[in-house]
Amino acid sequence: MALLTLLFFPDARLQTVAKPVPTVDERVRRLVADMLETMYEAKGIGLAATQVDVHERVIVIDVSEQRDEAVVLINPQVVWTSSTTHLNEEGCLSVPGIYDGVERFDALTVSALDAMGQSRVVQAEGLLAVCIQHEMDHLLGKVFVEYLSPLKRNRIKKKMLKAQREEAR
Ligand code: K1U
Ligand code: ZN
Repeated sequence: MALLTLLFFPDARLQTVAKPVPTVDERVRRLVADMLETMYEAKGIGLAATQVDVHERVIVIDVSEQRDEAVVLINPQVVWTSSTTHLNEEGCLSVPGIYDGVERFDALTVSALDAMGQSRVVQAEGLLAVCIQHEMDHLLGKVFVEYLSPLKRNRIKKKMLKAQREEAR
């Protein structure tokens, strides 16, 4: 297994639309294992392949307390969303230190392949539902700050670029 390098906002590669995985083979299983290691190391509850500069429809999530209930979603498709939404506080490993509210469906159902290439249906609510929506946005090239006002987004962009410049010094 290996730790993968995260992309940070406003890196333009985060806007890439991911392609479907053609076959769930050893290459994809290695990517999943590396993404899980990277997510756990970064203390995240989710990670989309887009964030590690791989533009294929792969997501890993673990919202459990014990960090032992990994969910792998390959080629996820939303099949149902609740009629109600809720404002949730979100963070993002690609926008470290920034937290803000985003309106999300309270519950949803997704169909996807797991790491063995088996079809599965996931019915999600609570933090898992929020996280799935956040990660599926990444696969569409969308970072959660795009839901915020242009004023907030520009402030975040400046803050990130300043932090990245200082890091590079
Ligand atoms: O995709 C990512 O960048 C991972 C992100 C997932 C996420 C967190 C919160 C709401 C929606 C999606 C993170 O894991 S950010 C770090 C984190 O662990 C966290 C932040 C806020 C609330 C809960 C967890
Ligand atoms: Zn994110």
